Amino acid sequence: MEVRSCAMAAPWFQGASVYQIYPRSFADSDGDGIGDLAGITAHLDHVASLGVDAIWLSPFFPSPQRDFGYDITDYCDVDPAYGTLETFDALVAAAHERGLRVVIDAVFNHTSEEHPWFVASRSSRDDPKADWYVWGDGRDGKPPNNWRSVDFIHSAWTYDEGRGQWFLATFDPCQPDLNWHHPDVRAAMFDVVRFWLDRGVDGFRFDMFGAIMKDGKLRDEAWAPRLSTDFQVVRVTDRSRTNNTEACYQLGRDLRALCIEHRGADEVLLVGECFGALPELARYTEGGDGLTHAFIFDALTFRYRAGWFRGAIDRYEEAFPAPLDPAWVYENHDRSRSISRVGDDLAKARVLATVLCTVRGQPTIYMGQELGMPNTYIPLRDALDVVAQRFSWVPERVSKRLPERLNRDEMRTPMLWDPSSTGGFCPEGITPWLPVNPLVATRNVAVQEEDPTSLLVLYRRLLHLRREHRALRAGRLDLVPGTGDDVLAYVRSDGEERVLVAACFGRGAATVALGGTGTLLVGTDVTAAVAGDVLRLGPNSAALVLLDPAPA
Ligand code: TEU
Repeated sequence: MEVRSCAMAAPWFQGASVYQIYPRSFADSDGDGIGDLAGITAHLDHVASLGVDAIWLSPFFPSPQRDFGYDITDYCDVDPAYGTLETFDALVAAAHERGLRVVIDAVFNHTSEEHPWFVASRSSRDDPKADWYVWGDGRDGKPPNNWRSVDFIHSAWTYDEGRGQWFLATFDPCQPDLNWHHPDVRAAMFDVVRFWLDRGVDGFRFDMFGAIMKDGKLRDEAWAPRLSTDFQVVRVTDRSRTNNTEACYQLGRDLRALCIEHRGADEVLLVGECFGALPELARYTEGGDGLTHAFIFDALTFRYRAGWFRGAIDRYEEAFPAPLDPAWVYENHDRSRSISRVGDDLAKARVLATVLCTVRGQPTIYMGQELGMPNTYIPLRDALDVVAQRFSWVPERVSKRLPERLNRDEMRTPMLWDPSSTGGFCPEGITPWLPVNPLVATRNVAVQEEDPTSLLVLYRRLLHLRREHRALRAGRLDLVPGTGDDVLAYVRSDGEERVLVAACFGRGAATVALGGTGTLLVGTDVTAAVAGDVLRLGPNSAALVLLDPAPA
């Protein structure tokens, strides 16, 4: 069954909420300690019950798994560890039956070094695929230019003995960059998009999209200071010749046109993983003919303060005015769990959830976020993550205290379904591929489902309210001024319908004037209450109030 929206309505992806699933860690249906597609299908009721609109699946394609699927060897198949194309089709059908759209990861910047295309490309300068990747001649035995890899402070170039040339890998050397200036590469990748559209997918999340179209002349970048992830100022290169280039914006438009042509309607969500200042990101979606969304990662490093969120909302609204749709992200498979940023405080996680599910734009929720799953500490020496392995020299006493986790395994541990020793991720007695979070007794679906005061129940309530009230899903957002340092408040409105969202980030109680009367829709704890024309909030609490229309 296909889920389609009616032609005149706003596209389904406008204001839609997305749930990110990391397939390796969601649910293991065959008892090998590794999650798989059938496991996802078996747990779709949980996802549907949350009230999200779509799932985004991290990569499940054939891969040597050096970067757990972000290193692909075949774009049009499923890795046997995860299933088959038929299992995928069953997943899509089951998702659509539940009204969930399916977005898949499109890792188009690079392939695995084991992809047959790269094997051919590196075999000889005369091979028909010789120019499918970015190759360059060295300068006096040094790399062709000063381009740096994204995560690492080293050159993005690797010398290949066979060809006597250097190849570009913007992420890890096991992930060589495709040469998108080559018409055959573009044609092959556009075919990949068609292949998955024909299998019923409703969208793509483009990995490292901003880096795909590099300067074809391979000119040096300018040097510039930058803040590293651990907030040290380091001298790295500017990225204007490798990141968010004009050609990259154009590629976004070409992909949109391709999807519209192939689906016959504006049905396909296209979200880019792009890094840069907000106006640079907004350009991907401006004009309504490019990517539908560009992730905004500012909230990956949020500060738990009303002022931080006021500032972020202001900046997002300015850079992404409606109908542009800012894509909010608190956490993902690469970065720290959000609850770990607030000292594992559930009350604070509830405030954060309230804001995420009620902002204007597209909220993305990473599996386990709805349970308050924290990072699972895993020492660097045990890391399976390709990035972490490069940081193995960092002493444990240092790495343990860094707010930015160096070991991405810590955010990728198994989803917690029940309080058993494996969290219900795989049968007991089987060792999951990564350790189970120690808080499994309480931070799991089965226990929280039974507890009306749990974070899970709150997420469900909020996401359902977002669907039921057009004001929350599609309405405008106006910040309420003058609420004091500790309180964030805004009104979402659509015609007559107005919903006030207010959150108290401080240690003391607060009140927010309603400017009339209203009904409490949800509060994150018992302190939230409407009394006459004010909303009362306790410390670290938040609420939604449906405001009564002003008397005529
Ligand atoms: O990540 C891209 C990215 O730029 C990373 O720098 C990310 O911020 C980093 O991993 C944090 O440490 C994407 C995927 O999300 C990631 O999982 C892949 O490993 C990477 O691309 C390569 O495909």
